[in-house]
Amino acid sequence: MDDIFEVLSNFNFSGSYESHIPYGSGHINSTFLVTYKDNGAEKKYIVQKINKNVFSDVGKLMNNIFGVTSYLKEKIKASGGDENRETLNFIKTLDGKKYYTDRNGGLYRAYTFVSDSVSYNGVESAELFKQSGIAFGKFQRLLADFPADSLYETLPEFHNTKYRYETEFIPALEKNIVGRNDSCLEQIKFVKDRADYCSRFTDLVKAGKLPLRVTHNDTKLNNVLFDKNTNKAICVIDLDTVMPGLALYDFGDSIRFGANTAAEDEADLSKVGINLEYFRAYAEGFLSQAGESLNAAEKENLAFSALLMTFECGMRFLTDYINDDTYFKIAYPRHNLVRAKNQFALVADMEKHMDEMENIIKSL
Ligand code: ADP
Ligand code: GN1
Ligand code: MG
Repeated sequence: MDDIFEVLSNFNFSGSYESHIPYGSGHINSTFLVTYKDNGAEKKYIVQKINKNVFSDVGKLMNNIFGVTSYLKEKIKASGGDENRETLNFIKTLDGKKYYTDRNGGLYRAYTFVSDSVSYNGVESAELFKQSGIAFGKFQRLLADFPADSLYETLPEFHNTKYRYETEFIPALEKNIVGRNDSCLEQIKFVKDRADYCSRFTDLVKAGKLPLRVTHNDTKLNNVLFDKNTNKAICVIDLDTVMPGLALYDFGDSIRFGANTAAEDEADLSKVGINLEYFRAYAEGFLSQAGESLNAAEKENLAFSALLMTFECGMRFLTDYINDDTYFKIAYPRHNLVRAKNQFALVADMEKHMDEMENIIKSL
């Protein structure tokens, strides 16, 4: 068991400890909200245990995030924004390091809690979702001139759907390490029937039609913080996967999560579908910030990117289920299979509505 007090006492927090509680609902890291009191004033921090199973070189990962946030701070200041709220602010360890290694080898980082902020696990209104589109579109725009070659690739092939299929999904089926294939034959078939989707973007990249940009790559709604009073998007967080990628990954992954009429792990598939009003709202927000820089091939593939990112995520959940749940955190035994079924139901609904999705993009 990690000793959280050992961890906390090694960060440069102000004041004295009051409390800590598990926080948020990310699938990868373990997050705590920590409160200190400094001369009567409450100071809130986020402390995170970084998932070493997922991220193999945390030193390089943290250098990426410091590089990106320092760059963003300058941009935000230059445009008259509040750099203490509009990007992540890290707290270093007492000995000046970017993360702390505890006596069990656990790796922890800390940042200030963005004041008066909330995150959402589901879209509550089209306007809220549009706000997240603005935030991710702006993130991409602000990083347009960031030196991409200074970034370490934290998770190589992260959104390479072809790689996910050939090098992860198919071998998992062949190994079938805990004998789960028989319990998901329909889902396996669903993926195999759509194998040709997987190389759509990799082919366009090879042909020089889709440019690499600095992208976020994990554009879930709960990776944006909103002002709790105005519900305006303030800050993009969860920067572990900021890497060279496609604008389409960021657009598609947001739709996957936020324009689903149900939660990502809703087991009642009759509730799952694409909400076209939300799709439009997000597209409006995202394109208002990043639209001008997109080329023709990017624009033509926006609607399809939503389908592909949903398909890819479903395939990753299914692969993890078959591999005995070693990657995503789960809350109950078949959680990853439920998530996969949900994502495939959304893919099937998007297939039915692809013409409408295309028309919405054209109308914008
Ligand atoms: P994970 O990689 O596990 O998804 P995140 O970095 O997204 O971890 O953090 C998990 C949750 O913690 C977020 O969804 C958000 O609710 C909250 N959170 C993270 N950082 C901050 C912060 N600086 N200020 C306020 N809330 C935060
Ligand atoms: C993970 O860390 P979190 O919960 O924001 C995952 C994403 C998936 C998402 C599915 C580093 O995101 O790729 O799309 O779960 N992040 C990583 O909900 O694998
Ligand atoms: Mg997250």
